[in-house]
Amino acid sequence: MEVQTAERHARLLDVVEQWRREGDGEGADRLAQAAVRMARAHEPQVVLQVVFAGLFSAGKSSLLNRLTETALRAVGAVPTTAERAALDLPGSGGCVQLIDTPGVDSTDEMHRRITEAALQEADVVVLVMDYQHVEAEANLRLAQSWQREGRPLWLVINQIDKHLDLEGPFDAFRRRIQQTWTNWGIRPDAVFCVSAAGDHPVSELEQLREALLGLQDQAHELAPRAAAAEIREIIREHVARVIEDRRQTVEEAVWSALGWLPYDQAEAETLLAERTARLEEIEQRRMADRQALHEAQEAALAAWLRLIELAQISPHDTTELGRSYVESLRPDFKVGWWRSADRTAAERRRRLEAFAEALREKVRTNLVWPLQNQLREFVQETSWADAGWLADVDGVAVEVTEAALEAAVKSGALISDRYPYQYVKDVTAALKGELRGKLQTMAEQWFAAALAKAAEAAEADAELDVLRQECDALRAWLALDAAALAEEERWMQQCGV
Ligand SMILES: Nc1nc2c(ncn2[C@@H]2O[C@H](COP(=O)(O)OP(=O)(O)OP(=O)(O)O)[C@@H](O)[C@H]2O)c(=O)[nH]1
Ligand SMILES: [Mg+2]
Repeated sequence: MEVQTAERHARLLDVVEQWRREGDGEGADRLAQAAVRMARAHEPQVVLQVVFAGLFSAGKSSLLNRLTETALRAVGAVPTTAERAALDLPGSGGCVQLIDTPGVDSTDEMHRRITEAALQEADVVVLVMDYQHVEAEANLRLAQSWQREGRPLWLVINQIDKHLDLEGPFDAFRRRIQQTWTNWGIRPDAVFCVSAAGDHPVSELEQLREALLGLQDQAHELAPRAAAAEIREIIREHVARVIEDRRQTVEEAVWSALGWLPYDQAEAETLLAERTARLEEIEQRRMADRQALHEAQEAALAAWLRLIELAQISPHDTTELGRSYVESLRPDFKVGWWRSADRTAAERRRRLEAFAEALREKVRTNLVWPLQNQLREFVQETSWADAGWLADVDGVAVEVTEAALEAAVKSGALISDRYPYQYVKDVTAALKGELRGKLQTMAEQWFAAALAKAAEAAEADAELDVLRQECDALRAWLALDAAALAEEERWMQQCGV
């Protein structure tokens, strides 16, 4: 027991030092005082502090005069008591101190603070009320807020000599006030009806005295419990102070995002869930839009490729010119006898040029122009197309050159009868392939740009910005409470309470 107490005391003083280093001098001072009280609470001779508090003129000082059988405390109809005063309860051997305090509703702010400080150190809190104001909201609120963990709350109804018979039996009053307290969630540990002014048939002043004297037997239980409760309160206030700055910043962000502050954790969580759901909905829609755009692009490209595929650039007469050129390349092809070599070469040249010219014409009119027209029309009529793309369309073309036609000839195949037709097929396939390559390169650039632009537009959505800001602010706000709780938990463990 002794070792445990000494160890806890040392730990409390460690925390006091930490708080002081971290700049919370006020919290450190209060914790140091509480540490002293905690140590005293474990000593063999414990002095209990029973704090008498309430609205002014309730009769606190008059009651203490009766209990101490003195006239030490001044009494009066206007706010009279201005400071804390401790009186020994006769018969308690100095073990029970009765603390007189100023009225909490006094217009003097200092009075309220003195009482608040006394309450923090209380082992038992006695709320004194005058008979005529027992059911007043001010008293009900005091009872609610003084009902703190670790400190018994006694309710004393004073001035019962003011009860008039025409108000009905006193028992009926007692039952009614008990019901009111229940309705307000007030569960006193004891209730006494007294008259400090004089003796009264139903006064329970002697019972109150007995109960106060009886506290001595519970002193070793009450005092440590009250001290621990006080330390927990001090810790909560310390944490609230420390995170106050952070809370202000976070709450300002919530204010500017939402326009109000959530009432509690549960509301903030609901708000966050709603917004997260909406964000997901938007994300789904964006994915669907993106998919639709992608499909439209695939469809457009497929149509263009089909146009290339189906374009007729080697009709019968063109094919014949190709065949006739290839046949002229055969080794046995010869024109005339006189200066035959020259004339053969000239004939070959003529046939090549004729084929090239015809093919050029067909490629232009049946392939390149129709494709370019379709591309221009697409750019002009498609909502997601960029007018700047029109300039690219001219680049989607192929050249038919004599050199390429000559190079396409496979000399090893010349002897085959079927080769000339195959040659024309090869040449047209190569031209279409080249055009297809250019088209695909260009379309890839167009489509990527369109997707990027759509993504950018979706990102610029004002609702999205608002939702993200709200979510960030709410998350930060929720994290704050969790952080505060974790912080409180940490200090309480460190202080051993
Ligand atoms: N009739 C009647 N008057 C009382 C009783 N108790 C106190 N009084 C009167 O009520 C007035 C206020 O009493 P105090 O004891 O000064 O009250 P207090 O709660 O100490 O007031 P503050 O110190 O000002 O907060 C005085 O005039 C008392 O004489 C009582 O039981 N019956
Ligand atoms: Mg007084």
